[in-house]
Amino acid sequence: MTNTPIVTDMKVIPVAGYDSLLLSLSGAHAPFYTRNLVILKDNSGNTGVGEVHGGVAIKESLEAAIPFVVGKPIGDYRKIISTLFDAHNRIANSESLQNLDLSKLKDIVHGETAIEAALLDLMGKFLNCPVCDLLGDGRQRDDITILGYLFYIEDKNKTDLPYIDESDSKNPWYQIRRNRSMTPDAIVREAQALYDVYGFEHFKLKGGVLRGEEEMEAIEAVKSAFPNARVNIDPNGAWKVADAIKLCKGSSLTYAEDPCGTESGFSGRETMADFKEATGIPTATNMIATDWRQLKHAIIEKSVDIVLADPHFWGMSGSVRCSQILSDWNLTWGSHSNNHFDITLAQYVQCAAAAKGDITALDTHWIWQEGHDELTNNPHKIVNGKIHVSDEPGLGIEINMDKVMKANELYNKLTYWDRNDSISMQYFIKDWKFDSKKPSMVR
Ligand code: GKR
Ligand code: MG
Repeated sequence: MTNTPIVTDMKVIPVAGYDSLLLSLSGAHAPFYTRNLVILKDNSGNTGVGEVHGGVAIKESLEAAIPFVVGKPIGDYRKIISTLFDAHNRIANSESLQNLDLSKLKDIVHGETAIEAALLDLMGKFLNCPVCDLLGDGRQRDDITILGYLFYIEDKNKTDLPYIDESDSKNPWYQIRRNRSMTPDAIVREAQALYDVYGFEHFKLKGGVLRGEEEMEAIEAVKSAFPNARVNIDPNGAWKVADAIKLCKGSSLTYAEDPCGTESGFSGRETMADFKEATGIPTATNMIATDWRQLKHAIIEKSVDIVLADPHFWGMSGSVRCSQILSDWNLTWGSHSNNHFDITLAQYVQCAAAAKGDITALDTHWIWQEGHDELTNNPHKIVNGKIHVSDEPGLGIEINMDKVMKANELYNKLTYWDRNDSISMQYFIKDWKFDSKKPSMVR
């Protein structure tokens, strides 16, 4: 497609944003999270943007891709992306996220997705259509339902780390989102503030932190406060299958996300199948089906109902292709998330708009950053628990370079760039080390 605009420039800009002391099986979130941005320019004067996970390996892989992108017509976006994905798949040493080892995240994440997003953004601007029109079978819906992602939060004042404080905010959500929240009542307070501010009707609790019984108490408390909500818990595979069955059977869970994982020589695909059989509770995953080969085995084992096909793992077209297959097989598409800026949010929205079938409410960490960390002039807004898909061309966002450069300055001040949740955790438990089978606060 040589009669389309030519990419004249590609910049890879690492950025950092601010986070709360959120807990998960991996430990405790640091005060800052990092991401990599790709900014493309073409010779028609348009700018295209994309965002993916942070870290040096991904940044370097994006920089290495520059010669494969600059000088190419944007109409070749499929060819460019499939060349980069093929190269990634040849070298990737992916053993999936089965044991939630964060050092493996860089192998699961396809950094090229940031280039794909930026090229799609340019192509959408060239054709004057939103990106969802260019994915799969085109736009499937105008509104995307989002879930309220609840986390346990430890007390930042017990550390000397530079976590921010928003206790003085007038916004009921901002006011609490940086402060300790460790009990069922506190988790319900989070859900209530999220409902009041964003109108969420569905909730997910990040588990793998306290004893399973305490976490399930919080789930029941959320369900009593919001009887119509779909509620989900995600202990990231920390529970043994027998315990997961005991904890979840007869509970109010609508579905369970990675309730169990590898154990006694069995893979998570096998234990999740056992869990489903014993409880009748549908399962979701972002750990045991993170690529096509894993998906094949997860389907054969009948271990998952909902595949959280994060576009950063599968690519944007790959994620939508996954939704098409799932929908044909009466299974459900959704997306997983990690901390991110509003560019990734736009990528999720476009994929979810194009995803086939009856999709599940979308995960996003954005509520932990919203109102503080924007990099665009027009971030998507969550209203009545949904994000509306506009007719704006491309990703429907306008990058704010002043904000990007500020976030890049913050990144450059950090002493490390790869996610490491042990450092903050060690303020609470001396010499704390990750153990994929022990909730992080249980030692
Ligand atoms: O942000 O701590 C976190 C989450 O636990 C994240 O790392 C997970 O990848 O949200 C994710 C999930 O659904 O497993
Ligand atoms: Mg998960």
